[in-house]
Amino acid sequence: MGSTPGSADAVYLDGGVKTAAKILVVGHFAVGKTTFIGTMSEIPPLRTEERMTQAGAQVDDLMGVRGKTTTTVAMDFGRITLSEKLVLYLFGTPGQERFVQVWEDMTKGALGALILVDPERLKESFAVIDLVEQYGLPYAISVNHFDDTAIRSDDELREALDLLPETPIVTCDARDQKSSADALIALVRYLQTRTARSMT
Ligand SMILES: Nc1nc2c(ncn2[C@@H]2O[C@H](COP(=O)(O)OP(=O)(O)OP(=O)(O)O)[C@@H](O)[C@H]2O)c(=O)[nH]1
Ligand SMILES: [Mg+2]
Repeated sequence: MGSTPGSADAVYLDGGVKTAAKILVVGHFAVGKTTFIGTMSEIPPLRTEERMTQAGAQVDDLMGVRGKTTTTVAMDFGRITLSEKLVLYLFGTPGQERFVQVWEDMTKGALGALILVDPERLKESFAVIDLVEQYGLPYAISVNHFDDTAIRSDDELREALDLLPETPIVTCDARDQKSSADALIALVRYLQTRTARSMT
């Protein structure tokens, strides 16, 4: 991984970095996108958080969401140097339907998407998975485990979310750097195998 998040040398890219990839971190409301990018970014992440008001409760379903007071109104942005040669630019994109215009812009030039999924709210992921597929972006599923959530097997998740056999499924805690990095690495490996396959 790159330099320590927040350190002065983390702000500038290492001269050896040859490849930059734009990756989307997506998922339904309150699944942990902002937390994930905050955990992974080696630069201070750009956030567009606003306080949620009672009026918004009509729009964003707060069922099963505890202690959340803010929501992302446009995007999250962060950067992670994954190896000496590869840097990822992470764009967190809200999953709610009213952000479709944001998706138009965000998907441009993106190589793939990490879709965060809450195993207790699987149905809420359908629309986001559909959108990612609509834009033709390859993706990996990262099951973001909240406290006390049931563990579901990969087969169960694959069937419930109607995933292809090749779509990677990983588990992470968006607050934890190691497991979140593993999720990104799984996505990047998947993208690399697809590229290698298309070249043969
Ligand atoms: N236990 C647990 N809590 C998490 C995890 N990821 C996020 N949270 C908490 O869940 C809440 C929502 O996280 P956010 O990162 O704001 O989610 P989001 O997807 O950016 O939300 P929106 O932008 O509003 O759609 C916060 O209170 C986080 O602290 C996780 O992996 N485990
Ligand atoms: Mg957010």
